[in-house]
Amino acid sequence: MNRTNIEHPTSNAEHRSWGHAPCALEFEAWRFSGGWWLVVGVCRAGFGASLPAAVAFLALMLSLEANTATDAGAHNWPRFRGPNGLGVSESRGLPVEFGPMTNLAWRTAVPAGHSSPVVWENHVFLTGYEDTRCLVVCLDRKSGKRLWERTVEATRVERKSKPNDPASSTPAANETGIYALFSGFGLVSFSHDGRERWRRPLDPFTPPHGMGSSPVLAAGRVVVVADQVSDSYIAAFEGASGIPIWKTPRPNLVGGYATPVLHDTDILTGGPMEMVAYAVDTGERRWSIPKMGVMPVASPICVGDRMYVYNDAVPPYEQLTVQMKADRNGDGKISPDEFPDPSFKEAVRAIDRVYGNGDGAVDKEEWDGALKLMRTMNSLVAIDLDGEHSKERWRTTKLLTDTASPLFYGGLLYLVKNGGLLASVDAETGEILRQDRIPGLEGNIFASPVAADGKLFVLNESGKLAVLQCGRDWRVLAVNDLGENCYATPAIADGVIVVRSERDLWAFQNKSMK
Ligand SMILES: [Ca+2]
Ligand SMILES: [Ca+2]
Repeated sequence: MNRTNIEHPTSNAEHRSWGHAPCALEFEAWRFSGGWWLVVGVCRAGFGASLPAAVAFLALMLSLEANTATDAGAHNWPRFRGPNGLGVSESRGLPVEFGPMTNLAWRTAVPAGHSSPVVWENHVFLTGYEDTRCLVVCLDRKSGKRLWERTVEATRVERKSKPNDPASSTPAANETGIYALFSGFGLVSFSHDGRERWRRPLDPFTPPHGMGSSPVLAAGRVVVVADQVSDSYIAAFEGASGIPIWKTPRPNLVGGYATPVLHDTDILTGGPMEMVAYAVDTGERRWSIPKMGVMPVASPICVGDRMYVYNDAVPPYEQLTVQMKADRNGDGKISPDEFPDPSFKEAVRAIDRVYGNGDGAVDKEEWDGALKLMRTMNSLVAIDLDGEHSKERWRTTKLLTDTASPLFYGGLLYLVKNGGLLASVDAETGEILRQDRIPGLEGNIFASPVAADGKLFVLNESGKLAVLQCGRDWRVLAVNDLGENCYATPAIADGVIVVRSERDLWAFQNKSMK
């Protein structure tokens, strides 16, 4: 090839072109955050190019691109749950047993915050908070040394339900720098050497449990989903400047906490009651699939042209009235004013208006009738993605997860549930292959499972990290104990697994392979 350019234009997509190659083919390639490539070949016919040469050249290009993409997949973990939110790294040689004294590469004290660490090349980033200070911390990936810390003052205190906190949203990284969302402020971006590039204050967020969705990078934009009780939206900001590009209103209901994923030039995000695709370029609502979750907590995943989404359960009426004591005056209806969580007022009104008799309150018949109509109870749904022809392939209501997002790895789906329950699921049919308890992993699970090197990593709240051999008959290899509470999803890059506990960031590496 006689010309190779690597450019970093205004977008954070990396662009390469190979022109006037001997076979008279021209190639244009764009590498987007998340490590995927769009390669377009144009045949300049009539210049005597031989077909075998053209095919050989194309094969060479594709193999080069495949290698580059593989490297990106192993080196970086650029957003919540790594490349495009899959929770999967191409890293190899990961340790099975680790802890304070075992296979520890480094351990560094970090500020409070339940957001997850991300990795870009030599840097590990994470967000945190201290009083009203929102913090972005950059560590050296090899040594764990703290390279820099930057502060943005929160402009407000937002209401949060535990374990949500002022630094819950995971930042996103690319070759230009780091992009962080703080619910008490808005967006801020720093370069890799800690220079503030821009800041973009945003209006207060009002999801009932506090902002939990993480920003993602797509085609040079920072995309934010704010699903809340009023003024819900999805918006994109220019990655280079933070300038707003588009903002599309979304339906209001009871809020959402999931992080969107990319598919081609669409950004996909669930709820309320549908999965929606927006054009990354314009924010235009392109298509939707009905009968999805009301209040997404787990994030969807996209595997090729297949999407898997877990639709959370809305509690049945009895749980609201008995456990949450919502019907305070005992008249058999929940009125907006007696709902225990004030920000649910709008949701109660909406359910009565859309599914009820419009008297302003919701009774058992209306509530459970709405649930039945919405068909969202505990369902895992597979969707075949084909633009506006996208359609539901299967759904199963047998599975349960809580906060953790589903994982697709090695052709199988995995779901984890509080109490240490793990299920392997046939990705083609939704059939449960094996569902069992992971011994020693009792308690809540807030981190999402991640996988690499044929292994599955499941972390619970009390800091037990199970390592499992993947497969339909998965088996436990080890249950490690960090001895500190954990809420963040681990990051995996270059043979290292990075785990955030309440006080520390830990990096584990197979010492015998060094
Ligand atoms: Ca009542
Ligand atoms: Ca009513």
